[in-house]
Parts: sequence; structure tokens; C-alpha cells
Amino acid sequence: MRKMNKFGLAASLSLGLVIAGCGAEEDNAGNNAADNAGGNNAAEENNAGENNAAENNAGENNAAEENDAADNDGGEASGNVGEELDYTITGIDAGAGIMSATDEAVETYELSDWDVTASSDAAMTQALADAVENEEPIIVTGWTPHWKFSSFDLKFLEDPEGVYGEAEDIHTFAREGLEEDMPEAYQVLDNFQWSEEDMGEIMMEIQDGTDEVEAARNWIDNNEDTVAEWTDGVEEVDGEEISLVFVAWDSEIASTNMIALVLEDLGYDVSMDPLEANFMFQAVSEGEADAMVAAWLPLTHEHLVEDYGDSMEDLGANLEGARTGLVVPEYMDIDSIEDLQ
Ligand code: PBE
Repeated sequence: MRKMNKFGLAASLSLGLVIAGCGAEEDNAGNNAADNAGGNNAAEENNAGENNAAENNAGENNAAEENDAADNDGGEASGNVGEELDYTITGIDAGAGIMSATDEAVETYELSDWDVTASSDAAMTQALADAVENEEPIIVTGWTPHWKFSSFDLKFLEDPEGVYGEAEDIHTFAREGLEEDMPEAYQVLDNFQWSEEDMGEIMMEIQDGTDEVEAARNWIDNNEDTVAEWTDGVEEVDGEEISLVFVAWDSEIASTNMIALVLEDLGYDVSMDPLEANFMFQAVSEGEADAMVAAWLPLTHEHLVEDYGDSMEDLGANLEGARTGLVVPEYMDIDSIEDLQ
């Protein structure tokens, strides 16, 4: 059984944030899955703020529709989109790299009228779901792999200035000394590589209501050959403790639960601690945690790798072709971040 909260204050702070955004009052000592799953559902109850925002938009949306009509007559879409949205981009946790990138986008594209609200992945997707249900406009900080692209018709806004970079890879990092201390786990972490589709399967199942550990287990059961490649020649261990850290982004909830199970199947006693992004890097760099599979590079977590990367080991990409940017529903008639000017 996985354990939580090795990180005491940092972990509970982070959980506090996640929970504050979500209202999942699961026992901290309980299984992560419960907490995070709570996080997903709970978005509904707790994003009072978000929902209100959505309602406000609804109010504005009537006007928006009229404005759209005007647009079709050759009016300027952009000004109206700003007004419809109260010049608000719906963000996620303040520590996420995509939030810094969005601040930069605001500067680069001269969007000084716009605010980027911080919330959480769960709150952002709830706001997105509410907007899509009512065909209201919304702009979110978004990324793939993420289940929202399977659940809703969405598009990335073009980013001609390349603020969000090109395709990103998700890297695995280990603390210094892990290779000597836990060669078996190190080997598996080093071998771990999968695809956007793989990660998406777990994310989608969780989103459809399956407990995250169960969703990860189902993926492992359905992909025995892939997992066998990662564990090929690796000896089993006898209850050695290993700690993984992650951030409660849906993509990382999927990957971390999955790799944790693979390590458990090898005999490890795995703890998983959700932290804010900088604490996740810090924990591995200071050797408080053993590893993480959640570093987005070259751009999204570049600043964190600059701060912490020298005292940890980059085991390379576990997933290639990820992407971040500003995301809107297909029905919005803007295509580029420049349209927000
Ligand atoms: N994300 C998902 C993270 C990396 C993983 C894009 C929200 C971030 O922006 O830091």
C-alpha cells in the first residue's frame, strides 16, 4: 500500500492547495488515489469561484453572441473576445511552468488588459466543462497529453512568437546516488518510456470515474509487453522503500501512479507525494525524494532545471511530443494568441 506524507509540511501545504481547490477531504494518510480522485470530482463542489466566473461569462455571453454576429459582418473578433471573457485566461496552479509561459505570452503579445487566474488542473477543467456545456467562450492554459482533448473539441491557439516552444518531452529525474542505492528501481525508471496514447488511456479512465490506482493497473495489465521491456532483467527487491514526487496534474497523476505500481510489482514499498512543481524538483535535488517522472522540457520546467538540475540526474524522456499553450473550444472563432490583442 502506498504511503503519503513523508514530506510533512511541504506535502500538506501542497495538499492543502490541491484540496482547497477541490474540497477532497480525504484522510491525508490515506491512499493518494483517494485524494486525487477526490480532486477530480471535487472540482465540481469547490470551484465555486470558477463556476461563478462561468456564470458571469454566461451573462456576458448574450452580448457575446450578438457580437459574434457583428464579427461575421467584418467586425473585429478580438476586442469582443476580451470583453466576453472579462479579459480572463483560466490558469492552473501558480507554480506550473505553463503559468510562467503565459505571463510571458501576455508580455510578448502585449495583452496587458488580460489577467491569468491561478487555480488548479481540476478547477480549470471544470471551468472548461461548464463553458463547453453552455457553448460559452473560455481560454485556458492547456496541454497534451490531457483527457480534455478527448472529452471536448478543443484547439491550441497559434503561437507565432513561439512563447510556448515546440513539442516538449517529459523527463524522468532521479536523485544523485539512486543508481548505487537502488539499481533495480533506477533501471526501471531509466527504461520507462511510453506514448501520449498510453498516458491518455489512464487519464481517460480516471476521468470516467475509475480510481487512479485501478486505472493504472488496468493499463499495466493491457500492456504487459511494454512493462516487461522496462523490467527486463531487473531483479525483484524485498520491500525497499522508494519515494516518488509529482504534481497533481492529471497527466502526472496517471504517469506516477503507473510507474509506482510497476515498482511495487517488483517488491518496492512506494510512497507518492503530491507537491508544488518547485518543491517536486527541490525534493529530488536534495535527495528527500528518490525520483519523479514529471519534468517537462526543454521549456516548461527550464527554470526549475536551472535551479535544481545540477544536483539531480536526468534519465531522459519518458514521453515525447507533449505540448503546452493556450487552448479554446473549437467553436470560438479565434485561432491565434494574436487575436487577443
Ligand atoms: N503542465 C502539465 C505542467 C507540466 C505538466 C503543462 C501543466 C506545467 O505547466 O508545469
